Amino acid sequence: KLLKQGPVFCAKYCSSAMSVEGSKKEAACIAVENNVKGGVIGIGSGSTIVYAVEKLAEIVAEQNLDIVCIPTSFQARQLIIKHGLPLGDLETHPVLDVCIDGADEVDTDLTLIKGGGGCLLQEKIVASCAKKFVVIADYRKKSNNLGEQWTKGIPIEVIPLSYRCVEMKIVSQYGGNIDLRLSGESKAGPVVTDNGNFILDWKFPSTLDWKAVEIFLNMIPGVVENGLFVNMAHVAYFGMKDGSVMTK
Ligand code: ABF
Repeated sequence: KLLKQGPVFCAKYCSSAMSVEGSKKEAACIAVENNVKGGVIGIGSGSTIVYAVEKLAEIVAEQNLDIVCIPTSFQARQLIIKHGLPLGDLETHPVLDVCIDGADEVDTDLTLIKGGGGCLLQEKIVASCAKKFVVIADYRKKSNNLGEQWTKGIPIEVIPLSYRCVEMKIVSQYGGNIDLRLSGESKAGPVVTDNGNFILDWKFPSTLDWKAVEIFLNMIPGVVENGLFVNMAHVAYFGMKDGSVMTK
């Protein structure tokens, strides 16, 4: 659904499309305006959420809103603190009114791949506690079938000692191939998550029954969580190339 038209001058006169950063910002700001009315707010991770937190800080100050923010990562916690927003946790706030987060890919059923930034475990826990889970993304994330846009695979967080066995079990069940995510330019060692675990990136071979895959992955000893979010998102806001915002 088209939620906000792009600027008329842009559609008519601009030769260049809106930047990716601009489209992230449009989606993030409208999502915050439409979904935050106060209460307990989950704050996702990544680059799009930065625009959402800026907008949130703005409306909290303008409207004197009473909110508490629950972070999904170290990055999110730093963002909340930087903007002077009230910081909470799941122990004191186990039920959230809304959680806002980015995604790596969103299909037509609102099934998501998340975890490109390595924060999928806390992101999934926090989103699962929210009455409403709102996804914000730029146009590159919108796809018909998972894997069309995000080609790095499904991130899977694993206990370090288990990573080889987990890889073998997934590939023997579904095929595809798996990389242990390595850190930095030098790729000298594995990426270690906020929870002290490793990340596997599984390039799956084809479109699958994602709910079944999600359950299969989480049944493997050593798997802590996976980046498939099935039947969790309630709405997605996409910033489009022409400056418009679409919802799904
Ligand atoms: C988090 O940030 C992740 O689950 C996802 O990997 C990523 C999306 O990042 P960005 O907003 O930078 O595209 O939400």
